[in-house]
Amino acid sequence: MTSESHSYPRLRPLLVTLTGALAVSSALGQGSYYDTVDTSSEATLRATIHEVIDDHTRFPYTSGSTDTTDILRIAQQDPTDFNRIVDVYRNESFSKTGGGFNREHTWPKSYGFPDDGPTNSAYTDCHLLWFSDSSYNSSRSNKPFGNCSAGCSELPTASTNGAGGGSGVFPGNSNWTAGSFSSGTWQVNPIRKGDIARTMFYADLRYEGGNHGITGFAEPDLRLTDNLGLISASSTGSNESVAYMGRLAALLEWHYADPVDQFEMNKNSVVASFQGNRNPFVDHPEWVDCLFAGDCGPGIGDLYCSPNVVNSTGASAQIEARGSALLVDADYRLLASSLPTNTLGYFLCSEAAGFVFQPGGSQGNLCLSGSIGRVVGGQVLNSGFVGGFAVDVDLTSLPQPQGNVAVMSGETWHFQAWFRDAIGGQATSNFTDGWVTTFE
Ligand SMILES: [Ca+2]
Ligand SMILES: [Ca+2]
Repeated sequence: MTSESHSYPRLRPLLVTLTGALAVSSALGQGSYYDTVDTSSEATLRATIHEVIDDHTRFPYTSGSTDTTDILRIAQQDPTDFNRIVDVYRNESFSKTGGGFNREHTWPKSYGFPDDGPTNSAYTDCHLLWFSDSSYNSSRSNKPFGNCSAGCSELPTASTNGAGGGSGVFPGNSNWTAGSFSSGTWQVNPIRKGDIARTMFYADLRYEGGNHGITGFAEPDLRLTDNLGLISASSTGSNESVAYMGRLAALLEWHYADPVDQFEMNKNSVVASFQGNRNPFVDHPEWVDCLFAGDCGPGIGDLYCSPNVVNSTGASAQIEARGSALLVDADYRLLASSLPTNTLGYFLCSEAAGFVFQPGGSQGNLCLSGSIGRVVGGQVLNSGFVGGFAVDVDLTSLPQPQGNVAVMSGETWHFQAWFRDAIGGQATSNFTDGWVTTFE
């Protein structure tokens, strides 16, 4: 018997409605892109990810035909106005055809690849390029990323599409900076600090030295570090075979503090549609643990998606897993908390992450795509007087639309809890954040 027998009537039409749209977004997204990635060790993970994202198609920096500006105009489009873009540091919405913003080399080109030209794919790589307010771009200069303090200079964000704004309090929603050149510090605003961290992680994995597999042109090996001496020594005015940027410890912190959001996912997919390669850390943020934090064990997983939509309690519902990601342990438990009391809900699962804004009129957002199974653990749950519920998950029998399946070693699964809510007497529904676990 599949989970069909436990289907909860309100969500059922919702997911049927979504099926078409999800299939399309999945086809345009990752598909089988990462099938050859081998997570069994740090070395295999690094080598296999590099092979997947290597040798992208270079677009010219500036040209009468499609160039990096054309691509970024789509990649950073304002979600509320297709004639505008939202920039990375100031969070300002600019007319696409007006002034005030330009292209920021988030990995400063002076550290390893200073010259534009057909032989230099890092210079025009649109995963590394972000539109920025021009004056903020100048202020950033080529300072390494890092954490600042209240004594630093503030570069506030604009309030755009419900995020950013305010000033005068550290860190607030602002960017902060001190010093100059390779001894300086540039702290990215909280809205985009994770985006920038994952951009730097991409740079480290995409550029491993050697030659472009199709054009044959030499490429740098870009590496992240906390060693400011190595970073400073990379700024030579010439192409370098090995070049450094950082600060790695701050980038790691920012990665965890600012999970992947829809704007970032959209930029990744748009750039991929031109260049033919994706940022693996936007699609698989959990790979950062092994490659940059030295944690290659089968961790229980990570939060992702962070829709952060408050419910009638005034808080956002939380999800986490406990137990073990080792299948042999048969010990995996999902917990949801900060729910309204005495309400019904259940856990959903899918191998594919996604993002659907307020599906079917829900107050919250769905963080899954592809084949979504309902009622993980086989039970519709009740949050009771504590406002939370949990379920022991049988990993040999996860619900899927075509019937229950057993989790196989190496598979990554995404989980989220859906729950009923009522706000102002109106029935609605909502979701927790997403949780992702890779099982071994
Ligand atoms: Ca972000
Ligand atoms: Ca590298």
